[in-house]
Amino acid sequence: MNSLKSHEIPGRVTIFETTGGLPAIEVETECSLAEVCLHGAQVTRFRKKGGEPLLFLSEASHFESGKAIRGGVPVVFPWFGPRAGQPAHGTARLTRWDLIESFVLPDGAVRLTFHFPEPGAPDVRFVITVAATLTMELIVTNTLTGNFTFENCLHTYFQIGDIRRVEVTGLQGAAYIGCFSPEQTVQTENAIRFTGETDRFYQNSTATVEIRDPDLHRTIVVRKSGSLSTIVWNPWIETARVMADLGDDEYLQMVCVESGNVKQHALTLAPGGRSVLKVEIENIPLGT
Ligand code: TA6
Repeated sequence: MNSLKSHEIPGRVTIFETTGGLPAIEVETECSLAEVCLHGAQVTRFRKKGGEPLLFLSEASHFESGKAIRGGVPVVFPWFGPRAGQPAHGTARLTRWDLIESFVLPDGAVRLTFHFPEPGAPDVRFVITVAATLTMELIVTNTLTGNFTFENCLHTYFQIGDIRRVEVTGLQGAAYIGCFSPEQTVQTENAIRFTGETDRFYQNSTATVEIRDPDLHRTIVVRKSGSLSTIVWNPWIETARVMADLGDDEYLQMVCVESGNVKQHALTLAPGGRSVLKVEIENIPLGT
């Protein structure tokens, strides 16, 4: 905790412990508030002052080492999804990252930089900039002697009023495969509307995605770069019921719109190569 405390900035960056005793960082700017756990370098909360949270965080989430936090922005690296004998969605979200830098930018934004301390891994940094928007950059530099192949994803959980009424736009014309229909489909509709469990992997997808929410009277905007995969997920009733770390009805208030490079878009970096996955999220009033 002591060296962590050296990163505190009065009124801007404060170290605290979550329920469950995980070290975490509270960030305050003129216009926004955020919280980040060192466990997974996971942003768990972000909102504009006076506004609703942008990120969904389950009331039933674990906050303990060895278990993933259900909500916020899990960093998925170096693989996405299940892998035999290994944790689902990689080791990054189960590892305590090092906070290596905190500072206030000239415009008042607060920037935190984390380092992934896994032995034998390349150099992996996660840079979080808290302002009126939340910007996250996962930067991988191949410091190894051979090629390094990996998947990455910012598995962002968004807070919504009611999944049965939101619309997700920006993916019209994009091809996807679904967990439940593995053949490739092209989305013809302008918007995704949810009527059941949804788990879609969009390919070659670089577009900005919007989540239109009539109940919270806002549109969440997800802009990204360095990413060819967009994943849209809601577990719906039956899957939510069997998930120990998600309340039975919480699926109504969450949707994941995830940005990364997975499956056929897995990345290979030659020695010295670098990749930057960047995601910026914000909310604007509905209809603007
Ligand atoms: O991104 C969608 C997904 O891969 C789903 O298939 C679902 O399993 C979800 O992530 C959550 O995975 P987790 O390992 O956090 O339970």
